[in-house]
Amino acid sequence: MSDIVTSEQRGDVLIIRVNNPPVNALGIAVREGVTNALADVGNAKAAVLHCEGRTFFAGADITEFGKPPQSPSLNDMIEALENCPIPVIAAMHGTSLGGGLETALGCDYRIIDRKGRVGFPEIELGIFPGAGGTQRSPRLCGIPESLKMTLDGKPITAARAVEIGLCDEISDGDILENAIAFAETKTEKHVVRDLPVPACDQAELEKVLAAAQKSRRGQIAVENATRAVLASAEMDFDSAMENERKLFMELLNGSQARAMRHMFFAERLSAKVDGLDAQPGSLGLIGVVGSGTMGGGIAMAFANAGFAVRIHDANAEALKAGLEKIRALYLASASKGRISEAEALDRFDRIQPIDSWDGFAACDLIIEAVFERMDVKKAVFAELDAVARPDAIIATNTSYLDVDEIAAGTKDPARVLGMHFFSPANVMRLLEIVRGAKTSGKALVTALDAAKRIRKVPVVSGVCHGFIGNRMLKGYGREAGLCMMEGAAPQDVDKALYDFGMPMGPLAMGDLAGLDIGYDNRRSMVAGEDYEPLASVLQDRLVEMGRKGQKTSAGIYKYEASSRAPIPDPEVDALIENIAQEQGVARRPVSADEIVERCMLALINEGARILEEGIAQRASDIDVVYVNGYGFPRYRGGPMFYADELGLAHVLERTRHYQEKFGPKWWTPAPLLEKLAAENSSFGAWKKG
Ligand code: T1G
Repeated sequence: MSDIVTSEQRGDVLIIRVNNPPVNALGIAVREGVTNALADVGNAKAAVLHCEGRTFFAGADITEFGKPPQSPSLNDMIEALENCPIPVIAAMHGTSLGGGLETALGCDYRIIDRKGRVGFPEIELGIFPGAGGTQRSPRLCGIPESLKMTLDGKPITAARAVEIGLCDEISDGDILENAIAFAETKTEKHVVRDLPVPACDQAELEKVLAAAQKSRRGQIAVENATRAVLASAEMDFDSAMENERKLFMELLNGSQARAMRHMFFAERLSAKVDGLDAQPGSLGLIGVVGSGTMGGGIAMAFANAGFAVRIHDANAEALKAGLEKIRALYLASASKGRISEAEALDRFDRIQPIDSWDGFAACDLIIEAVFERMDVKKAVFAELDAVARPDAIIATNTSYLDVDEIAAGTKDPARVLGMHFFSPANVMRLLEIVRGAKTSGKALVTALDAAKRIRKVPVVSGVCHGFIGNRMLKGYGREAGLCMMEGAAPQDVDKALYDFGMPMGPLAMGDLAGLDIGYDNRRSMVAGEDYEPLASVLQDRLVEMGRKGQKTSAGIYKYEASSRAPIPDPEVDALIENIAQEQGVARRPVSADEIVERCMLALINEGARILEEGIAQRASDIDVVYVNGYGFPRYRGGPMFYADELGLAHVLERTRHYQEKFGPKWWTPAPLLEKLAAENSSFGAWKKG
C-alpha cells in the first residue's frame, strides 16, 4: 500500500489513514490505497476513514480531469466502502467537498468536526456530483436540500449537516479519537444506498429551482444536475446511477466545464509572480485614508478578516459619517442573519478612527482611498511619507492614475504600489495589485499576502492608464456606444450582451455608475486619441441636460421612483436620431451578433496588447480580472479563454474585417494576436519571452 494510504488496527477498529497534501484530493493513489485497505479488514469489527492534514477529502483530483480515466474510479472506491463487511465511519474535518462528501456518503456513518463544512461545489466547475452524490444525499436529507446544495455549490456548516441528516454526530476535540470511540459503538452496517428517498416537498423544490435559474443563468449544468437528483425518486438506485453518469459525462469535457476548470486554476495562479522570492512583511495594523465608499469598504474588508484598522479623513464630518455608515452596514448584515450581532459589533470595533496622520505611525500597510485626482493623492502620500514606519507599505487605491508618478514623490518608491479594489470593496473578490517600476519584491509579496488573508483574488498589473480591467473596458464601452449610434436601440445593445451572459448591459451599467464619471474623465482626455467621440456624444449631451443616470432617475434610460429597472425613453431615441443626423451617421440595423462580436473583439484585442506590453503576466490573469471584476460569465472562462475557444485565426480574421469596415484607429490587430494566429497558437500557451 502506498504511504499515501496506510492502515492500522486499534482494538476492534481498523483505521484507514490518508495523507495526500495539500487537500487530500481523491487521486488514483488514494482511490487504489483505500480500495486495497478495504479488501482486507482482518478481524476488525468497524473501520474509520480518516484524512491527515487540514481537511478530509476536498474532492476528486481536478488535475486528472480531461485525462484518460484510471481504475479504480471514485464510484468503484465508494462501492468498496458500501460492500465492506464492517461498518465504516467517516471522520470528517476541514472542508469535505464534492467527491469527498460523496465518499463520506458511501460510509455507514459520518462524524464531523464542529468547525467542519461539507458541500457539493462541482457546479462551480461546470459539472455536478458525479460519484453518487445525487443519489445518496437525497436518501439522507431529502431532494430539496440535496438539490439546493448541488445547485448553489455552497458548503454548509457541520451543525447544518447534522440537522438535515447528512452527518450523524458533531465531534469536539480530536476527530480521529472521537471517530474511533463512535466506531466502537457501531456493529451494524447502515448503507445509504439502501435507504428510501423521502417524499419531496414540491413548493420547497420550486423555490430551489427558481433560485438556481436566477443565480446560474446560462449554466447548462443546472438542467443536468436537476434531472440527476430528481431521478433519485423516479428510478431504482442502479438505473439512477447510470443516469447520473450519463448526465455528468455530457458536461465533463464540454466548453462550460473546461472554462470553469480554467477559472479554478487561473484564480490560484494569479497570486503567483514569476521570479519573485521575497518574504512578506508583517501584517498586523492596517491604515486607511479616506472614509468614503471605497475607504469604508476597504476598512471593512480588513476588519472582516480580523485585522485592526485605523481610518482617517481630513474632513472630520466625513469621518464620522463614514463610520456611521460602516456600523449600519454591519448591523444590516446581522439583521439579515449573515453574521451575529456580536460578530458585527466586533468587526466594527476593529475599525478605529484617528484624527491625525500620526495615528498611522504603527501601521504595517496603509491604503489611501481619497479623491481620484493626482494632486490630492500626492498630498496624501507626502503626509504618509512623513509618519509611516520605514518598513511600512503604502498603497494607492487609484483606478486609473499613474502609480509611478505617485511613488516618485515619496522618499522610498520601493514601498509604494497600487491596490485597486472594486466597489463594494468589502464584497468584490478582485484586487488589482499595481506593481510600480520601483516597487520592491517585499512590498509586492506583502500586498499579495494581504489579498489572500482578506479572501481577495489578486492580479498583478503593470502601470498603464486603467491597468488591466478599466483599460479593456474602454474598448468594450466604445463599441457598445457606436452600435447604439449606428442603429441599435440602447435596450437592444444591452440585451445582446445580457444574453451573452454579462450581468448587465454596458449602457445600463453606465446609468448605474453615473454618466457624469465618464463625462468628467473625458474632459481630461483627447477626443479621437484617447476615446471615440461618437461613442459618447449622447452620454455627454445627457449629462449636460442633467440626466446622469439612476441617481437622477434618468440617463440613457428613465427610472421610476424607487425602481432601478431601466425603461427605454423615446426622448433619448429621438436624441440619438438627431445626433446621428448631425454627425452624418447613416443608421442601419445592427444585429445582436454584431454587437457581441464587436464588444468581445475589442476586449480581446486590448487584452492582447496588455499581454505583449507585460502589463499582465499571463492571459489567465486577464480572465481572472474580467470574470471577478466585470461580471464576464465564468462559464465562458474570461475574454482570453473565450478567444482561444473561438480560435485566434478566426479572431484575427474578424478583427481585420472591422478594421476594413471602420478603419485602423481602433481596429488594428494587436501584433501578438497576429503572431499567435500565424503560429496557430493560443493566448493560454503564450509566455512573455
Ligand atoms: N484537486 C486538485 N487540486 C486541488 C483541489 C482538487 N480538488 N482542490 C484544491 N487543490 C489545490 C489547489 O489548486 C492549490 O494548488 C492547493 O490545492 C490549495 O488550494 C466526482 C467530480 C479545498 C476549499 O471543487 O475549494 O469532486 O495552487 O489555494 O484556499 O463529484 O481548494 O497550491 O498548487 O484553493 O485553503 C470538487 C476545490 C472537485 C474543491 C481549500 N471539489 N478546492 O482552499 O486552498 S470535482 C472542489 C477548493 C469532484 C466528484 C466531482 C479549495 C479548498 P496550488 P487552495 P484553500
